[in-house]
Amino acid sequence: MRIAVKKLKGKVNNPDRRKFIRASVLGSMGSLLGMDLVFGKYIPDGLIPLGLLGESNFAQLLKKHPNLSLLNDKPWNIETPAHLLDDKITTAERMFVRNNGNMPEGIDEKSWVLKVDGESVEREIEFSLTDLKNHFPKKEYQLTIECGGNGRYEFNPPAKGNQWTTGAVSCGLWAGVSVKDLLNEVGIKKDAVYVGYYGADTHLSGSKTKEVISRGVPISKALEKESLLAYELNGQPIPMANGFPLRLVFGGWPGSTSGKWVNRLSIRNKVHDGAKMGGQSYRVPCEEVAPGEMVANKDMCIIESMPVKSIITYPKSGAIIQKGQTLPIRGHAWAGDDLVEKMEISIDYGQSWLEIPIQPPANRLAWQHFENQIEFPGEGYYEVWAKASSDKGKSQPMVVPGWNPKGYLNNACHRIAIKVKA
Ligand SMILES: Nc1nc2c(c(=O)[nH]1)N[C@H]1C(S)=C(S)[C@@H](COP(=O)(O)O)O[C@H]1N2
Ligand SMILES: [Mo]
Repeated sequence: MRIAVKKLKGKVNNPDRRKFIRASVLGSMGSLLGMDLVFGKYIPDGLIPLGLLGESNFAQLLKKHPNLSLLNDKPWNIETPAHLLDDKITTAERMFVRNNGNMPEGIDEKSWVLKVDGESVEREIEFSLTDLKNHFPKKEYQLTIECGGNGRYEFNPPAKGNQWTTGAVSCGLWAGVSVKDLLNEVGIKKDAVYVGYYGADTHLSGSKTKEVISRGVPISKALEKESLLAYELNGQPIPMANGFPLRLVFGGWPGSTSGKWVNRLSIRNKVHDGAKMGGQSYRVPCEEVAPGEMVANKDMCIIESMPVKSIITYPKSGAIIQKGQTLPIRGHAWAGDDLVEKMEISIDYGQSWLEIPIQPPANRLAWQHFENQIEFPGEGYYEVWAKASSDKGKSQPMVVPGWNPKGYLNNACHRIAIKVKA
């Protein structure tokens, strides 16, 4: 199980190796462009083809659906419009991307190493990907990942950061090693409190030593059977932008706990103190505050289970239908660690609500599907509002809930516009 980490030998200015690097760079540029790089051998060293530059190319570069919305390209932050989340299982190309730093480059699956260490580990062990795949049973779950900042755009006063609307959420079918099985293998001491992750992405500043993000979860969450160290999404290797070749997935918790490009886990005897665990990051005021209020770090608490929420994925907002036509409506609902128990829709701005069926999840921590028909009383403009409630008796608010400095946890009802024409 313990494997040696080999350093790449050979000097870069060795002409054969240079030729090799050049050929592989050209090859990967060609595959990013999705076509042959004709005359590629004449491209000067270091020159990036224009076709690979610019904002509109995230789709090619990251193999994402071209109609996702680009919020930021340094680092990549790309969300999925509601109507593109209609699949019950989110496809790789429709899965949102939330990066805090630069994506790792030149990943070699064969030499990838996961190190498990920390104050509270019994045996420090390094695993190769093959070790992980061969030594542990493969577990598969469909899991909801929602960024803590999803819905940030609605807070007032505005919160800095990516202005996510509704699309920083996904529910893919993840497969890999159960974190629990891994922890059993290394052994955890009685004083273990937290599992922290480290990833291979690099700091935007270019610093080689600064951590980008290093978060984690309490041991109790890590030991749940659905907590995965995944190497597959929907039966395929994980897309580069979503954490290839190895990532954590903690369904129902803020996306930031689901570390990508994971190469080290630390079993800690205290709450993990990696980058973005403290201060104002991924934390909200422990007690509610007035909008715009400054909150001292000591009064901020770490976000754990995400709140109950839903999204209408069909039709697209703005849809026009004929008078007398019934409108099919579809979407998903989720409630962090809890179950969605009730789904309601309103076409009169919340004056009255119609309860509609909500399907059970594919497994715990997967979102739940709803679909129904709506009839409208006559011509005109309408809004369809959707409201989910959890088995803990919590419901989505109609207006933006508790303001907080970084704009997390907006679970207000999703609304779409519908026009009924004669
Ligand atoms: N190493 C690493 N892991 C990371 C991040 C990151 O920037 N670096 N972003 C986190 C955040 S904030 C979120 S919401 C999720 C997003 O996962 P996705 O990009 O696969 O949708 O990844 C998390 N894991
Ligand atoms: Mo996030």
